Amino acid sequence: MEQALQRILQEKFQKDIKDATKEEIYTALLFVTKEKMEGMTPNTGDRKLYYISAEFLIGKLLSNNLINLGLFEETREVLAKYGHDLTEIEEVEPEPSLGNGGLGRLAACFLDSIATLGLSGDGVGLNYHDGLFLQKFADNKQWEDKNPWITDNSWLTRTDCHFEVPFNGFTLTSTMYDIDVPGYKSGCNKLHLFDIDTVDESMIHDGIQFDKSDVRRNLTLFLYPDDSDEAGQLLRIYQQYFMVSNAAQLILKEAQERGVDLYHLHEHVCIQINDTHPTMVIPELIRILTTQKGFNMDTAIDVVRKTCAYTNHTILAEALEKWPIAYLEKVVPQLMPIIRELDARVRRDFHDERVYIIDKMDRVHMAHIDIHYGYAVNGVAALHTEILKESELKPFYDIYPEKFNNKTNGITFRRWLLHCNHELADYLKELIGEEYVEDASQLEKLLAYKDDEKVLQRLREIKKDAKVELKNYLKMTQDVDVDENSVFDIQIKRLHEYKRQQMNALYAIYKYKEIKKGNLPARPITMIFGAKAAPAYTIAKDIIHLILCLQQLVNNDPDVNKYMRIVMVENYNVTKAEKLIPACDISEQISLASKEASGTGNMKFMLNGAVTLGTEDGANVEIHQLVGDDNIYIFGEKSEKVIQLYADSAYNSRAIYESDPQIEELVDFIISKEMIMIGDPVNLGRLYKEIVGKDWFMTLLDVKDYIRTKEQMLADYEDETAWAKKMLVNIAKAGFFSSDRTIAEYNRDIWHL
Ligand code: GPW
Repeated sequence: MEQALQRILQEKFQKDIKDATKEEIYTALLFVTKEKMEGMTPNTGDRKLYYISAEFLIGKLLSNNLINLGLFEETREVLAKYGHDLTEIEEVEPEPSLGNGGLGRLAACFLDSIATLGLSGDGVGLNYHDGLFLQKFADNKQWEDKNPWITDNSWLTRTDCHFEVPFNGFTLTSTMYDIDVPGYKSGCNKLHLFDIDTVDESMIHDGIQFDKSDVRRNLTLFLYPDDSDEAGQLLRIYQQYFMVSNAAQLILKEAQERGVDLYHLHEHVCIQINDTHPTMVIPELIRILTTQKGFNMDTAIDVVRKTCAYTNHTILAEALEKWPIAYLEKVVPQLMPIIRELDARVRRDFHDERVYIIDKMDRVHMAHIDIHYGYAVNGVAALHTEILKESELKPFYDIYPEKFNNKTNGITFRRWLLHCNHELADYLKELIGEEYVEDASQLEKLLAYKDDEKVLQRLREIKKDAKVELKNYLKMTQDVDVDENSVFDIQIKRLHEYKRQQMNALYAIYKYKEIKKGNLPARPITMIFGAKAAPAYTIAKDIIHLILCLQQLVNNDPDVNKYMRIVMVENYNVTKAEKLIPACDISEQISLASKEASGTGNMKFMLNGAVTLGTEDGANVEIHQLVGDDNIYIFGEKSEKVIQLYADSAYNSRAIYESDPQIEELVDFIISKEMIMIGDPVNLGRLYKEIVGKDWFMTLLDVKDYIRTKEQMLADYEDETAWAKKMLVNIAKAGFFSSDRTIAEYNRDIWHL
């Protein structure tokens, strides 16, 4: 490493290591690492997986690549020898935010585990020039700015692989860019990101505005352009088709290069469709096979069906993609005859309009294509898969019970423990040996130390150190002061009403009022939030406004700020998650039961010794089963009850509000004098009305149980030994949530690589 670094710094900058700037060292490390990865043996096999996803939220890559290459320690030492700090060098790297949240981060964790398990499998997606928008706070509101990440020297390698992608009346030529995906002590795979050379970054103005209709210049400009209008939705279809047409052409080209007889494609290739964004790969493959490879329709459908598998990530009806036929006709008319044929075959075989592909309103249900014309359908946590089978997708489960299976999500421990929490990772090695790094189930060995005072004491120290680091980081980045001796209570995830940040805000109001009344807590609490709201999601932005106003109110009130602080972290992203998660005491996982398909932040927190405060939703259910009642705090109504309330239209938030004075007092505070003085009456008034008059995700149903449970948790925190035991059990039981386990299951049950 020392020699390689010296050589590249001389070549590129004519500098010695000790004189080089952070930027120069970062660039040199990038080159050294890329060279190393080029020299690695690719994972190969007779059967290859293509994981197609509109998002790969990979985060910064330097440290993770170094860890997987086994070069991290050496690099740290070499840099230290010359007076540099690897953590500071890392700060230079721009984060590629090529995803919104859980779904994109899951895809990134999966790539890491696929490579680590030595499986031959590449990711396929789009090379967005701007990642998810940069979030800024001003006037207690969210503002969006562009978030470019591609610099002259980046992890991208331009290839000479190009395809022609036909649209209605014109053709675009693609260029494939590759990012290496090294496995931990294993071979290397690739992430293929497709782009066009004519993208024009200068067309962005006033934050993130741009001409949505100019496809030649904007196709890969943004991840998830605002799709609240027709132009935005059309652009999404352009992006999706561009992604899958490239994927289909790449897959067929590589198969033919390997000598695969395309009539046996399914024996040598499998395609995982990550939610419905890549669904058009099914009709596209059928189109290419029938029009260019001499297949008849029956055979093309048969081969494609045996090749494609689909993962569902939500039961929220509004998140299930249904494209109007008119839009598809406009963008990809060549696919419509095939989609109509697929629909006709469904209508011929099944007389149940709930399973048709094209509905009465002339919309194409993308998930229905996947289920009929793929060989596997999976949910992402046990409860989620049960709900799919028993309610959301029941008519399909009745037809194809053999296709349905569960794959509970996982996270890569390389990033979410080894990298983000070196101190804890090293201590675990000291206690239980190194094997847990490659076999996460070994973490259970930690249980032997459950009553060991010294170990419990050390776990507390490690948590305290992480809290001090976060305190310093928050001071540096946002100039806020927090107390490392307070309880760190953290809710970080996309802003969505079903995730119920608004319920957490109602707790903040409760606590503020209690402190005002003189009911002082035993220990101060620091409530930390981090969340981006989709630019067109009005109520989500109103909730951010509420939290920011509460932050101003609470932190500036001398009666209160000794006992309570609120911090809304600006521009929450993967990099910030890596700093927040190790420092957390209470992990907020408070979605309305049935609505969070899995959650993956919950797993990251648990692994880093936080205790979950959660509903029986998503993977929380499995966390609960693993750690037992004593090591998790569960509250709220269960999914069966919630699903029943929806079915009967029996939830009435106004009735709760009007009959419960405590709830009324908390909700009224949103539009109180104090708040209106700080905030915008339009935003606060709209949110107030929404909660009282609608509250679609039933905040008021659970808020009292939530407050009670959180208070219990804070009281229990005071028994330091008992709390440290809970931390230990959570870490010990987190092994199940390694994405290595998840990927081994995908391979065993679906991919058969
Ligand atoms: F709506 N998820 C996400 F299902 O991050 F498509 N973005 C999305 O667009 C969708 C789901 C979609 C998340 C789920 O909300 C979360 O519960 C899950 O853990 C994650 O996907 C990974 O499976």
